[in-house]
Amino acid sequence: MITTHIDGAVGTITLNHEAKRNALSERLVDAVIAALAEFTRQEVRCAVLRAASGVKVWSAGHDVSELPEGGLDPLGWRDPLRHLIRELENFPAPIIALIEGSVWGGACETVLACDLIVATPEASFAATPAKHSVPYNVSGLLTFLNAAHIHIAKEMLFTAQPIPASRLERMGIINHVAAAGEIDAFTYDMARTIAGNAPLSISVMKEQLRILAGAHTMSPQDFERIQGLRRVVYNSQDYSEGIRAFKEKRKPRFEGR
Ligand code: LCV
Repeated sequence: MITTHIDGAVGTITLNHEAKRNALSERLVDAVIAALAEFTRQEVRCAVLRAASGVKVWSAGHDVSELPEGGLDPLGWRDPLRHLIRELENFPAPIIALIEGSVWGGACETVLACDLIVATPEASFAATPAKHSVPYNVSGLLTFLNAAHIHIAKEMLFTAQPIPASRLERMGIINHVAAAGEIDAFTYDMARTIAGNAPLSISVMKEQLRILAGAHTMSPQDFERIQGLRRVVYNSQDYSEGIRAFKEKRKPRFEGR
């Protein structure tokens, strides 16, 4: 599912399930989370999350075959994607996402939940809930909102179209764009710089920024209303049609009910 490597105080996790385009299955997510736990034990001071060099698809997003076909929240607290996002945010050292190829759906959020993003110019990012009629969850949408201006977050989420890395860099959503032949050297140079700084200070600043970024008030009534609205979507014919269409490798026909 993945390979890992530690060089000094820099750890690397490489997604390695090409057959399923690195879909974020429960098995792959559990492997990434176990690797992060090992990096913590080894006192890694900066981690790099990447796929194999030259890959066409960085990750195809949530493993659609593991999504409920209807009647259950597809992105509930215990969902592998939700678990992965929390582990990335709680990992005590910075994580740099090194992106080559296309990034889809929940993998977009995964990349945005990392602390820094370096991508090749050819890399692209497609947020796809609207492609599958999935009611994205509240904390997941906050990941997009913390990374991008609301108009860009809405363009990503409402069009579900791939957006090139170069455009996202111009908007400050991606830290750096680097050519394929240079991206490794650029990323690991930054990782070593971070690893050479004070780990306690960085770890506490990362945690403070996580708390500040998540500090939004929402009344219990608003939360319950949102959950009710999301339930209408994942109980809809459109949601079931979205999952079925993916499995049948055809374009979904959404009727708005
Ligand atoms: C399971 C897969 C997947 C996959 N799951 O290769 O953000 S939300 O709300 O939408 C959230 C719920 C979410 O993240 O949903 C998933 C969003 N992802 C997508 O919409 C991308 C779906 N995948 C694709 O469009 C294509 O696979 C891409 C363009 C990524 C790659 O195309 P390519 O022609 O290179 P295939 O489509 O032939 O896929 C190769 C194998 O990987 C499986 C796919 O079913 C196929 O398996 P089989 O060989 O068994 O047929 N696969 C791809 N994506 N998300 N499985």
